[in-house]
Amino acid sequence: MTRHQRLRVELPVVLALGSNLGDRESTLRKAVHAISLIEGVTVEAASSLVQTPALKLAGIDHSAPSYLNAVVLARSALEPHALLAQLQRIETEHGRVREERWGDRTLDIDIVTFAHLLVDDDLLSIPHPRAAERAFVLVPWLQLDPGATVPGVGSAAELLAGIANDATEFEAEPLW
Ligand code: A4P
Ligand code: MG
Repeated sequence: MTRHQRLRVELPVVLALGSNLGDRESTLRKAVHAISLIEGVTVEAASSLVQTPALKLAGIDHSAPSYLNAVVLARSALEPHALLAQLQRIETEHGRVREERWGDRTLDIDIVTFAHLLVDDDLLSIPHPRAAERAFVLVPWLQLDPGATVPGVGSAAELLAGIANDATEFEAEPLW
């Protein structure tokens, strides 16, 4: 790791995980463990699992396998792009293939927020541009942090009140 990839402090990050192929719960559990093993990343909490119908580019697709989603709160001494590279490595190690945008996947890990940083380049947009309109992100995030806000957008609770909430709780042992 080169020196500039490492921050001098650990900053709070919010990660959104999703899976709709394979043993979804087992994959998410292994993913949280793998995140905890990234050098420079500390996992602090994981939400319970929520189940939601697959959102495709054309809209909700009830014929596609449903998703399990969860949110993880962590601290990162890696700068945002270095963290993204580690998360993409974990996605690949869990059989993620990229064929279709918003296509079915074994594992997706998105950076929802990174402290109050605003990032927008070819590789990374933070806060995640679609998090504010997705119950599968807002519901598990609010579980962990009722005062959550999307920097530059607004309160997660108010955002959730303005959208359809199609997330249902999925009974499982805590992920973390
Ligand atoms: N990228 C940019 N910003 C970020 C960020 N904040 N975090 C780039 C992570 N990646 C970010 O992502 C494409 C590229 O986005 C990455 O190479 C990275 O450089 P991807 O994971 O390869 O592909 P994708 O996930 O299909 O694309 P996208 O547009 O990021 O998808 P979304 O918006 O994340 O949606 N339905 C349910 N029920 N639950 C889900 O979790 N997820 C998606 C994916 C669609 N439908 C879903 C769910
Ligand atoms: Mg993604």
